[in-house]
Amino acid sequence: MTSSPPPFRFTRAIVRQPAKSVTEGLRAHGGEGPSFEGVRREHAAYIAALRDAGVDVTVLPALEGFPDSIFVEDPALVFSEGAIVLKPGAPTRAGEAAAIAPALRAAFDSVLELSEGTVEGGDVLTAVDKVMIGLSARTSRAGAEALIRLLSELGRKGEIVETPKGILHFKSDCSLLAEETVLSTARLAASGVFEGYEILLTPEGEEGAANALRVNDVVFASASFPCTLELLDRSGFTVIPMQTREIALIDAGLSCMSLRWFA
Ligand code: CIR
Repeated sequence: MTSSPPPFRFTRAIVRQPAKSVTEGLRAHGGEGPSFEGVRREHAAYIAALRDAGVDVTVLPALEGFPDSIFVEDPALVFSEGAIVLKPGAPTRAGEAAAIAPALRAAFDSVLELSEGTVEGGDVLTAVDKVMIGLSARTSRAGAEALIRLLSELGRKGEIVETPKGILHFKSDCSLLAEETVLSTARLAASGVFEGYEILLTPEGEEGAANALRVNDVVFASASFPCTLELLDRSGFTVIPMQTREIALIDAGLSCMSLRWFA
C-alpha cells in the first residue's frame, strides 16, 4: 500500500509538442486525419489548462519520425515513487519509449524499464490502492505480468483486467474522477471491473467522453459531449470543457497527451 496523495493530485507533467506528421497518426477506422494547426491549437489549450490547474509542465520538442509521439502517456508510466519506460505495442510507436527515457531520467531518481511483452500507458489506470492494466491489442499478458513485477518494486499493486474488444485502450473507456468514483462506458462497467466504485456512466452515444482527466480540483472533459459535461457538473465536479475534435480523428482523448505525477 502506498502513502502517495490521491492519483489525481499532480504538481508536474510532461507533454510533447505535436509533430507535423501528426496528420498521419494511427487511426483504427481510417478516415480523415487531423490538421496540424488544429492539433496544435487543442494541444496548446491543454497545456494552458494543466498550468491553470496548478501543474508545472515540461514541454518536450516534437519528434517528426513519430506521428503519435504527442501521446506521451503511452510509452511510459509515472508515479511519485519513480517512472517506468514501457514498450508500446504499435510498431510505429515502439521507438517512442527510448525517445522519452532521457526526460524521465532527468525528472526521476528511479526509472525502471519494461523488458518483456508490450504495454501502452493508455491501458493503465492508476487507482488509489491498485494499478489496473487492461489487456488489449497493444498490451500483452506477458507485458502486463512484467509490469506488475516492476510496479511492486515501486510499492504498487498491479491488477490485470480486460480492455473491451475493439477498443483501443482501457482508458479509452474510463477515467478516475475521485478516490472511489469512475467515469465509465456502460460496456466497460458491465464487465464488473469497477465493483466497489461509484460509477458515472457516459450517456448512450457519448462513449467517447469516458477518457476525461481529473487534475487536482477540476475535470477536463471533451466539449464534444454535452450530456457528459452536464452529468459531471450535476455530480459536483468542476468541469473544464476541452476541444478534442482534431485529436479524436486519431483515436485520442484527454489523458493521453500528458504524463502526470505528484512530486
Ligand atoms: C494511437 O493509435 O496510438 C494514437 N493514434 C492514439 C493514442 C491515444 N492514446 C491514449 O489514449 N492513451
